[in-house]
Amino acid sequence: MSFFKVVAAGVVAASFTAGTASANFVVNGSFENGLVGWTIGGSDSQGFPPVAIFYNSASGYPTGAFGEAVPPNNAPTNSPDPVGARAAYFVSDFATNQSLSQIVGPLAAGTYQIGFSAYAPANGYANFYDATFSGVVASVQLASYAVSDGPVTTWQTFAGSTDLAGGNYLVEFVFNTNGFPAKDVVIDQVYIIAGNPPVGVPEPLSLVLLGSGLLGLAAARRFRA
Ligand SMILES: [Ca+2]
Ligand SMILES: [Ca+2]
Repeated sequence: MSFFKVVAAGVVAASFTAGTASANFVVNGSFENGLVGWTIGGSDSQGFPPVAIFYNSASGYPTGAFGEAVPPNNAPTNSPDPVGARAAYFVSDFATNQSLSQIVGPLAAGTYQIGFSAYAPANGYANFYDATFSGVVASVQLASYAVSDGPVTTWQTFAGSTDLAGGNYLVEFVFNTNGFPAKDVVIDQVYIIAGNPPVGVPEPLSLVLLGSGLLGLAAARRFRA
């Protein structure tokens, strides 16, 4: 069975505009207040729970990525929050469904824009053992992949548009590893904002390339299998 899985549903054309004033329904979605508003779940036999690290820091865990300076998210995003100085870091080599989650709501019925950004640091990416990672925003799965199938030291956007019936919705990121040393994941700018996607704004090239690249990877995996 392949760990690799890309769920295209929900990951639709997202148009990114600057300066939107919509409020983010995700509490502390840019991790500027550490992990306030987030719940750590799962288990970790190594003692490295997810933490909020600082960008461009040479610090070790838990305030930096073991000395590697991680650059601020520079991928296109509809998040109304500034990228700020911090991001969340999954690093344990023995993580079983290690997670960061929160329940958002109650949200009114309507259309929402959702998304987050993710990054694989170089020092973790070079590690022998893989990691799997998934991201659910407003109960929509936007990402599910093996870190080795994604890029290294490049911020990726996972975004979409969803029609919600109204109520409470899950935001959850899940990280699994099983070997020393294993790959790591950094995330930032998680958001749920009300409203339709902007009309008439072309889809950015980067997202088109990202989408086609992921589909290509999935096709390649199926072919090999
Ligand atoms: Ca941030
Ligand atoms: Ca690791």
